[in-house]
Amino acid sequence: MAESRTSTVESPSGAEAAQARYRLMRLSRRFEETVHEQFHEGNVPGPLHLSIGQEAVAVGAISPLRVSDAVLSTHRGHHHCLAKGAKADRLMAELLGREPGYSRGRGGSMHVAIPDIGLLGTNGIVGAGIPIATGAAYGMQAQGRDDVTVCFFGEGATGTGAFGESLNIAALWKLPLVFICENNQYVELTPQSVHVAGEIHRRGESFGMPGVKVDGNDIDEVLAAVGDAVARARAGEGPTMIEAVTYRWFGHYAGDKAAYRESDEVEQWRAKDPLVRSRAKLDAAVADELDASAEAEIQAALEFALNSPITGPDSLALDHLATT
Ligand SMILES: Cc1ncc(C[n+]2csc(CCOP(=O)(O)OP(=O)(O)O)c2C)c(N)n1
Repeated sequence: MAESRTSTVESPSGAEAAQARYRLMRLSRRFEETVHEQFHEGNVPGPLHLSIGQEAVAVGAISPLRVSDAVLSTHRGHHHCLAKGAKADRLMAELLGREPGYSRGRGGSMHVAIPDIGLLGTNGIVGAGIPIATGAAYGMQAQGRDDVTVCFFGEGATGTGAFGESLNIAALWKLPLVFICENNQYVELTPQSVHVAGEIHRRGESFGMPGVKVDGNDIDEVLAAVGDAVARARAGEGPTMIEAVTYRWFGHYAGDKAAYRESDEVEQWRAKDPLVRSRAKLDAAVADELDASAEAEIQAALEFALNSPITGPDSLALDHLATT
């Protein structure tokens, strides 16, 4: 398989790579802010789950990966798609129900799969990506590849049966797999404190794999932990369970006013903005340029999507028939 890295992040170390990671976080933030506006304009024909505030987890975790490594995502997956190398314009087109979208505008944000770049799917079923990731990692191992699979899920998914089953198999067979729980504190409308027993990262330890808890709003901490886990997986030493503690700034879905949260809680987390923390480590003029370049890419993506044909019924039947 190809040894090249994901197209958006060239290298896990060095000043240029740090800048690329920051730009990707800014691009992800602006992507979702823009799609959110389009949702309220009535231009997004489907549900929308935003992960604004969680950018450091996706970008930090995917930075150590190659194109040939696999990523399994969730219903909250735009950042994962962009970090793995999805083009902002085609992703925007998908969410806006346009023909050039990755699934011709028919899947929306919960059905994005781009196998050429190792994105094996966002997923609307809570926890469903976990056994798929386990199968993908088994496939890599069986083929003798040194590629790894990274599987994202929310803390709600840790309550599913497939979570425990997958951790067990992954540990037994020493699969090249990194489990990443994005603990954003809420399971739909329910605080995790009344939904999740014990400490999530320690559940890995009970299966004999390392369990690591990181500040999910600190990209360098995420990068270091996932980098170690990926190296361990590539070396045939098996899976790692990582819990990245973070927060989603908006409601569970676009339109959810999140009245179940106290406003000072939201403010406390906004003060830990992963973008502000990353930006502070860069030269301000360089960061300004990166912000402007991300903004230009998003505006071009929006223009592309809005100027593309809306997906129509004409090709619906034939698209789903196999031809010989
Ligand atoms: C199997 C299944 N049960 C219930 C739902 C409805 N549902 C959608 S998202 C969600 C909560 C997910 O919480 P979590 O896994 O913590 O992810 P987060 O939304 O916090 O990112 C639920 C219960 C679903 N999509 N799939």
